This record gives sequence, C-alpha cells and structure tokens, in this order.
Amino acid sequence: MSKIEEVAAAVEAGKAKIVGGLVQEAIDAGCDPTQILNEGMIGAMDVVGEKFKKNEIFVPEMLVAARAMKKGVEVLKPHLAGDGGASHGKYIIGTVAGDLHDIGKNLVGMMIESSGFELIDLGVDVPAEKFVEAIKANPDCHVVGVSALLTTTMPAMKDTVKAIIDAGLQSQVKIMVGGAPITQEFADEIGADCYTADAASAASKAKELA
Ligand code: B1M
Repeated sequence: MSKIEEVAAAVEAGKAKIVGGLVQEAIDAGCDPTQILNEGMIGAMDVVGEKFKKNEIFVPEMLVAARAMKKGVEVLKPHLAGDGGASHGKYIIGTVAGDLHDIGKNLVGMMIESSGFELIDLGVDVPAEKFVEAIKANPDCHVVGVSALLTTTMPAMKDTVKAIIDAGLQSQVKIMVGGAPITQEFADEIGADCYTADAASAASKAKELA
C-alpha cells in the first residue's frame, strides 16, 4: 500500500489518532501535498459518502471520518500554503443556514488565507442576515464566499445571495459560491458573481475579484 493509500484508508476508517502521523510520513516520503489532499483525503471522503448513500455506513461513521480528515488537514496545512505575502484584503466565508458541513469550507478558507486574505469565518449554519451584517461591518471586504453541501440547502444559498443583493451590497462585494451540489448554471441562476469547484481555484479566483 502506498503512503497516500494508507492515509486514505485511515481517513475512511475514521482513525483520527493515526492520520496526522501518516500524512507526515507521506510528506517525508516526498509525496505531493495536493495529491495527499485530493487522492488521500478527499478521495476517502467520497468513498465514505458513497457507502453512506448505499446504507453501508451511517452518520456516526461519516462523523468519525470527518474528524480524521480534519486531523490530517492540520498537518497538511503548512504544506499547502499559497503565495502568502501580498495582501488582498478581507474575505468573509460561511456555510449556509441548515448546513453543518464545514470541511470543504475550511479548505477554501485555508487556501484563501494562505493566498494573502484576512479570513473572517462565520462558521456553519449561517443565516443570510448574518452574512449581510458581516459584510456591512467590514466595508473593506470585497469578496464573500458561500458554501453549501446539501441539495436541500441550495435554496438557502439562493436566499443568502438574494439578501446580499437586496441589501445593495453587490457594489461592495463579489459573491463566490461553491460546494458539491453547486454548478456554474446554479450560480448564474441565483445571481452569484462566481462559481469555483475546488479550494485551489477558489483562492486564485478570489485574488482576481479582490
Ligand atoms: Co453529509 N452528506 N450529511 N455529513 N456528508 C454528504 C454531503 C452526502 C453527499 C453523502 C451522500 O449521501 N453520498 C449527502 C448529501 C446528499 C444531497 O444533498 N443530495 C449528505 C447527507 C445526506 C447528510 C445528512 C442529511 C445525513 C443525515 O443526517 N441523514 C446530514 C446533514 C447535516 C446538516 O448539514 N444539516 C449530514 C451530516 C454529515 C456529518 C455531520 C456526519 C459530516 C460532516 C462533518 C463536517 O463537515 N464537519 C458529513 C460528511 C463528512 C459528508 C461527506 C461524506 C463528506 C463531505 C466532505 O467533507 N467532503 C459527504 C459525501 C461527499 O462529499 N462525498 C456528505 C470533503 C470536502 C473537502 O469536500 O465539502 O465537497 P467538499 O468541498 C470541496 C468542494 O465542494 C469545494 O471545495 C472543496 C475541496 O476542494 N467547495 C467550495 C466547498 N465549498 C466551497 C465554497 C467555494 C468554492 C468551492 O466558494 C465559496
């Protein structure tokens, strides 16, 4: 089994205590950090999601896999740093109301931060009004990121984008959206300024928008 496969197996099995060490071993063995993230950890979460869909595992197993992934990301974080240095101002991010998934949002936040933004993370289950308040409270923020992982919370993303537009804030901030069920088509339909499929492209797009 390769080092990356070992990381994937440990994430999938929810072995939080050993994932950090395995990620470090993979880094020490010269594995590419992005490959460890994409193939080792995100790949494992996809397997977990598939098993959940087939009723082979249940919410507690998904939760322990998520915890294990977070441990691995902690070790990987310094190795995924972007160009840092340059200051691109503030970036507000949150997962929409009703949605508790935060791994993808945290990865986007991490890449955004390491690209030179000051990150304001509103957390998960964030009501539309809280996004609006945060944007108003930070007039020097020019990009906001809205994440959703459930098809059932896509309407909350639509409401969030609408609330930001209705508050007249689209002249201040560009609205970025993303998350597994989100598409460019949906982003266009709800009036978001930008859709990106993953954390790395979110960071490079944010720099263009800032
Ligand atoms: Co949930 N869950 N979950 N879950 N969960 C999914 C999303 C699901 C696809 C699993 C499945 O059925 N195959 C499914 C959704 C189905 C659907 O919507 N049609 C699902 C479900 C059904 C549920 C519950 C309803 C289950 C239940 O209770 N019966 C429940 C809902 C709770 C709630 O939110 N209200 C639930 C709960 C949970 C846990 C709490 C147990 C846990 C989350 C823990 C946590 O986040 N702290 C969990 C997990 C772990 C998953 C899976 C297995 C993994 C998610 C993940 O972290 N992926 C997931 C299956 C899957 O995704 N394959 C699943 C890794 C992460 C890096 O990817 O978040 O997609 P992702 O982020 C990517 C991109 O999407 C993008 O960049 C990231 C990486 O580059 N991105 C952005 C994300 N946000 C972005 C924002 C941007 C740009 C890009 O700009 C702003």
